[in-house]
This record gives sequence, structure tokens and C-alpha cells, in this order.
Amino acid sequence: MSVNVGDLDAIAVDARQRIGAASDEAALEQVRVELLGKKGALTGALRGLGSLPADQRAAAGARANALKGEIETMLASRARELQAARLQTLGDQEWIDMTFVPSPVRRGHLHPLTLILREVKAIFSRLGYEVALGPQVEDEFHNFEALNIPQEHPARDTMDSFYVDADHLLLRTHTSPVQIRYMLSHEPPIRIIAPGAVYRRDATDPSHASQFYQVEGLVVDRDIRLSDLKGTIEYFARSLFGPDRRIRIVGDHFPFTEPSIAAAVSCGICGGAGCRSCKGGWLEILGAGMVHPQVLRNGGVDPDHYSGFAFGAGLDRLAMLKYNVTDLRLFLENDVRFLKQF
Ligand code: 2NL
Repeated sequence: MSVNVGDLDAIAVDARQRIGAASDEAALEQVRVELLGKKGALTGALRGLGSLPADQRAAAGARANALKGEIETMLASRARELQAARLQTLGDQEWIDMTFVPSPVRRGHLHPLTLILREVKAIFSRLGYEVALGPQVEDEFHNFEALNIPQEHPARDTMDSFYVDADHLLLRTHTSPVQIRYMLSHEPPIRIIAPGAVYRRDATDPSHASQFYQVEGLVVDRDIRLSDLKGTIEYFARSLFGPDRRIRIVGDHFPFTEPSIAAAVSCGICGGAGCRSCKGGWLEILGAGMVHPQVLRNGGVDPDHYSGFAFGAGLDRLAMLKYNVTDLRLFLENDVRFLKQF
């Protein structure tokens, strides 16, 4: 194909018209490809220069190069116009209403039992305790026998159990078996708490559920005494319920501790005088005692060299006392109207 200055003029007119007509940046890019791209009009014309007679070639070449520069200048200037127009439209359409009041985002809540458990863990972690966990399906040795609760022991009645199958496996009735397992697998000194779900075949009422949560604690070392236990209970109770509460300790009985005690805090409402909510001024928070020598032995610990204390508390009960909840079943129902209050 041959080319002459007239063709170049036609390309220039066509280019000016098409660049001006491009209505957005994508259309302009399309025009640029059609004019200057590999198969573009000007590119074709430049390629045709070679076949011109020598005396016309220089002039046509100069004109073609000048035209290329003109087209590039036109493209750049149109690109600026289109970009400015696009930003103007954006500014007109996408404004932000600074007076708009969005509906508030509803925040989730931690479950009250989670809150209590976190607090209990924090208190005992300051005293150097580790958290120990274990299976919820247990055998009779770890759940009963190792804890001085043989078959036919009356304590098995107070902890009526859910048996899983004929192999004497059951849902644990307390988290003590976690501590038996821990003693069997660790050398003293031992300082652990064992929190978790436990199961008892109780009729359900405001203070009984067939599943509830417990936290037990176990300390085994040389020369552990009842006074260590009392100091630990006082630190725990004051940390959880506040420094003003008085603590009362009375004798109790458990098969796995000797001696055994129960601890109560003075009622936060009446200060210990007795009121409708506490009935007598004291709220029981846990049972405890010095670990029975036979239980130490069952855990592989020699009672001639070591002694220990243990305690057990119901997490649900602690949460009820702390947050003034009167029905333990609320903790398991997942009603947001209840949960959002914490
Ligand atoms: C209660 C009473 C208690 C324990 C739990 C325990 C564990 C081992 C050895 C000895 Cl491995 N004792 N645990 C001791 C005394 C009381 O729980 O009323 N809990 C809700």
C-alpha cells in the first residue's frame, strides 16, 4: 500500500473527531489502540512510507511523525478532560452524610459462666496454679474408687450417675478424676485447678440441673497444712466477692478428705445478719479438706512424704451468688435476654 500527504491529512481529521467523541477513559483507550496500535491507521500509513518514491519519502515521513506527536498530544489532553469529568461525577454522587445515625451494632456477650471461670482461673493463676483437664466420660476407678467411694458407698447415691454403657463407663459426677489422673502422671509439687462440666441424675429445679459446672483444686507438696487451705480459701473468696466479706469455715464430711470443711461468705445484701436471700447470713461457696491419705496413695503419692488439700466448688453456684441469679437453669438455656445482662 502506498500513502501520501492527503491520506495523512484524512487520518488527522478522523483522529481529531474520534478522540473528541470518546465519552469515557475506556472508549479513549479503544481509540488510541485503533490509531496508534499495531494494526492502527497511522501505523499502517508509516509502514506504507517505504514504497513511496524517494523524493516524496522524506516529506511524508516528517508529516507522519509530526501527526503521531499531534495524536499523542490530543489523546493526553482528552484523557485529562475525561478523568476530571469522572472525578466531578464521583464527587457529586458519592458524598457522605456526616449527620446519618446508623443503627447501633449489637455486641456479643460472654456467658456468665465463662466470666466466672475466667475470674477463677486468674485468681488461682496468681497463686501459681495450672489448669488441668480430663475426659467427661470416666471409669469407676477414677470417678469413685480412687476417691474412697467404693461400690455400695452412700455417697454414690448423692451423686446418682449417668452410665454410658455396660462397661461401667459413666459421665463424671465431679472433676476429681481429673486430679487423680494428674497425680498419677505428675510428681509433687502439684498445684492445679480442674474446671469443667459434670453430670448428675438429679431432678431439675432452680438449684439442680443434670449438667452443671465445677471447679476443683488440688495442692500436693511437703508439709501442706489446713492453715494453707484456709488462707487459700480466704484469698479466693475475697478476690471473687470483694474484700469486705467475712469467711466462715465449718466442719463437713467427704469420703476423699480428712478433715473436711465447708466454707461460706457473709451475705453481700444483709452483711451476715440474715435476710430473705441468704436465710441466716451465710452463703456456702465450696467444700474442701486435707486429701485423705488413701486417696494420695491411689494417686501414686506417698502420704508419709507428702500431704495436700483439695476443694470443690460449683461454678454455677458461684455465678449465682456473684450475679444474684436465682435459677441455675438460666445458665443452660441460652436466652439472649438473660445473657445480654452480663
Ligand atoms: C463440693 C465438695 C470437694 C474435693 C472436692 C478432692 C479431689 C481429690 C482428692 C480429694 Cl483428687 N478431694 N476434691 C475435696 C473436697 C470437697 O467438693 O461440695 N463440691 C461442689
